[in-house]
Amino acid sequence: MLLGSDSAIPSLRSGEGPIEMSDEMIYVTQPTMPPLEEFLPYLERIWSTKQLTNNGPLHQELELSLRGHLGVDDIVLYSNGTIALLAALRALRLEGEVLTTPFSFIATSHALRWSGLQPVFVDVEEAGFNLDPNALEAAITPKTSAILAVHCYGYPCDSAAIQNVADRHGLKVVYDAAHAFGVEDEGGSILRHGDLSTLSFHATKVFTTLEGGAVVCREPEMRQTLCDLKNFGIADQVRVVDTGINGKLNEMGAAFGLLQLKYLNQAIERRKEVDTLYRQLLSDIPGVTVPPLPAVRLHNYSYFPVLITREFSMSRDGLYEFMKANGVHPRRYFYPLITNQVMYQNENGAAPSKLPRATRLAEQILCLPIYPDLEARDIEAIVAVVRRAAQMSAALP
Ligand code: T4K
Repeated sequence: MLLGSDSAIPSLRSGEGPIEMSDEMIYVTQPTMPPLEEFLPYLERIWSTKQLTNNGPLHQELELSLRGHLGVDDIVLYSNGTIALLAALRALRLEGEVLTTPFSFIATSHALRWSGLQPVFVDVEEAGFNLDPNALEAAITPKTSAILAVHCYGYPCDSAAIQNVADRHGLKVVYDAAHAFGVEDEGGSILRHGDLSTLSFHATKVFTTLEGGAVVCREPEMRQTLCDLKNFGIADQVRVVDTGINGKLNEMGAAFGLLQLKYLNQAIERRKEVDTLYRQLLSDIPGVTVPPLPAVRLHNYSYFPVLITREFSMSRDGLYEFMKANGVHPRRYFYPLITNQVMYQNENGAAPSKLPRATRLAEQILCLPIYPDLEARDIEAIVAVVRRAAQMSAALP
């Protein structure tokens, strides 16, 4: 870990006492690499079959394995989570306006725009990260066709309440479940909720295929539509039945995914340990609020979000810069809000006055590093940096 820098941001050097730190920068996440020697047989298989993409054997094997692992009816793999979202919106033949959250990665709203749909922004829950079901109804117009919700950080949306609104108004429900791999409530995988759920298997996610994604669906007809959509809409050698796209996951990614799956439970167990240690160590720092874990049967510990409130000795951004200057790179997921970006700021519901909770959340949020290989001494060092920041506010500009 870097001890200090030449920037104007105070470093630990201006604090008291040494903090035990590793030599390298600690980033918000890091993929878990499976043993290299276990990847080589997969490469040999790919080399011998020469099947590199287009629904190859490893792709098929991964789909089957994921269906079992996640306990979902069906799953269709994609080249990334954004294309999976585009395909889900297309498969449901949505039109007009879609209610969505401003507190997400930009891809959530971009997918609507790329699909010719108009995002209408709705605030998040009072004490949570997700769409407020009670605020949905007021945003519905005759043009509304769907709700696009996000299980932010793997914290489940109130799916029953969202479905209730959708049913009363004849709306489809799509979950951007990019963060929710493996999360289960009492009824099983939360990916079963809504009409379709989409996943991201990006390198920064709990489960990765390098780049990758998926759509979770139920009926065979929907599966067929989703499979057609990711392969240009090609049904056979002479018929194109849909305006599809190239959204295919390749064999290298599928192989990596198969190997990741083997070690996934272990990796999530490690994430849980990281989460537990953070909660212990951060519990007495004023102004650092650690939101309670979601009430689920299985959580994936994909992120470690904290809120930096007024009681903390410096602003959230001050702490963020201080941490970077001291070898830790947390992230402000998701600041700024999507609605603060120029292409969305004039959309319905985008005015900050209509999004007071999301606005506050974006100002307070900080995601601390969490990944399976993060060692206890790193976590202790990260918390020591936060603690030092809490003690040295007077030194700040
Ligand atoms: N919906 C939601 C709610 C999402 O969060 C996302 C993606 C999507 C949809 C779209 O899914 P994809 O089309 O991406 O499959 C990252 C990811 O690129 C993005 O996938 C993710 N959400 C978003 C929340 O985070 P950045 O810009 O923060 O990534 P980056 O490159 O700064 O990576 C963060 C840290 O991870 C780095 O500081 C170091 C580490 N890292 C990263 C990569 C790429 C590694 O150690 N190895 C790596 O290969 O966006």
